[in-house]
Amino acid sequence: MKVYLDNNATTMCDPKVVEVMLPYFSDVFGNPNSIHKFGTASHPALQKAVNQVYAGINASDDDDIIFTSCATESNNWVLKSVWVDKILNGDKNHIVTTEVEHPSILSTCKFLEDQGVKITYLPVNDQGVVEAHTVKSFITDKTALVSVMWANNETGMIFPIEEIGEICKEKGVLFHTDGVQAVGKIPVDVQSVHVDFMSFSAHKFHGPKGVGGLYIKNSQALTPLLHGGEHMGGRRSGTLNVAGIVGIGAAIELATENMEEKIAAIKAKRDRLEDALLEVIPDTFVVGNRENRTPNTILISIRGVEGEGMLWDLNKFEIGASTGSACASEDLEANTVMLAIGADHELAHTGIRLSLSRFTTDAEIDYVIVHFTQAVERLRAISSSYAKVQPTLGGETQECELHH
Ligand code: 7TS
Repeated sequence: MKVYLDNNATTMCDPKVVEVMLPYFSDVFGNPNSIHKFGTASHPALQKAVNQVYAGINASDDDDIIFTSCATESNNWVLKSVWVDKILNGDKNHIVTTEVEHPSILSTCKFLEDQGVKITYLPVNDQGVVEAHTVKSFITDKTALVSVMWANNETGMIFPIEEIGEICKEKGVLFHTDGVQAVGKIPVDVQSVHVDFMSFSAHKFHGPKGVGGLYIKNSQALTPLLHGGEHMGGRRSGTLNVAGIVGIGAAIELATENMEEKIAAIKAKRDRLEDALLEVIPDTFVVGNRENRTPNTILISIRGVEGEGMLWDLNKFEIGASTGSACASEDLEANTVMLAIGADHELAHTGIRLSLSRFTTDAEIDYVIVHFTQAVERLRAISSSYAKVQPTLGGETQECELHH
């Protein structure tokens, strides 16, 4: 059996999504900006997709949703353009973000720091969450932007976006949220929370790779990242990715219809897996409480078991998991989110992220429980840092920890 539990890195494109995209590669291939029939033939499908995405996040007609190539682009766009608009051409000099953002935010912030922008990286609490009062205490009259993710990709922890939005509104500071791990997974309603900008990405909710978006409240001004032709009203140039946009529309509609049922079904499987692993494997913990976590995610730490070794073993059983984000998992560094929540260095090397999807089956969960447990037993038996099972006088066994 092959089991894919790395859905926070990317998801399978739903075959129903692929089906609606297919005609837009070859049958209807014209450039939508062309005035001939080849071009205009795609307009009804594009309009439908736009409507589907507006409905998916409950955007209002006054808002803009601009399609981009991915959330990395959307994140770069907001940060760099706020720098241009409010710092280079304004009187601000400060951006507030968190220590646990995705690298597309953190690396862009490092770049802006090199350009002289002051960046505050807020810490998270022991649940891996940034608290709203912390955000409030770091906003000054020089703050141009607050950028805080809606849900964390490694832990699944959901941040207090509603409260942070209110604080930013009250203080008159722009608020951006990286909604990549929230959109399509939990209800996201941009009219019930105050966000100026929100990034999202189709391939995280069973849409195609290579298409994402930026939600812009009240269609407010934001210098373009990509200058060029008059695509997207000049807000984001480049020939439209017609099939991709059709795909993101279909994908968000599928992800958000009967969402409560979908959430309940995924959560039941996630909780069963989490309960089983915690019950069978001693010295193990999961980051963050379940109520405040996206329903598909588990970041589990197993003392004595290096994350990379575990991935290798799981891979032999054809189980795909992750030690944290795939974007950072080529280097063998400790999990930065676990370090940020205060885990010691040994534990921060042991985090395994299991992320389910609506396609995960109960049989797959059963398979993972068995093979995950076996892999832990094997790796602990050869671990230099974890207790070997010591025979006692009575012939029973007990576990003890070796300290170096
Ligand atoms: N923001 C968050 C919170 C993410 O999780 C990711 C991808 C991105 C932005 C980038 O999205 P993209 O559309 O540019 O691909 N996250 C991960 C991950 O957790 N493992 O691999 C990719």
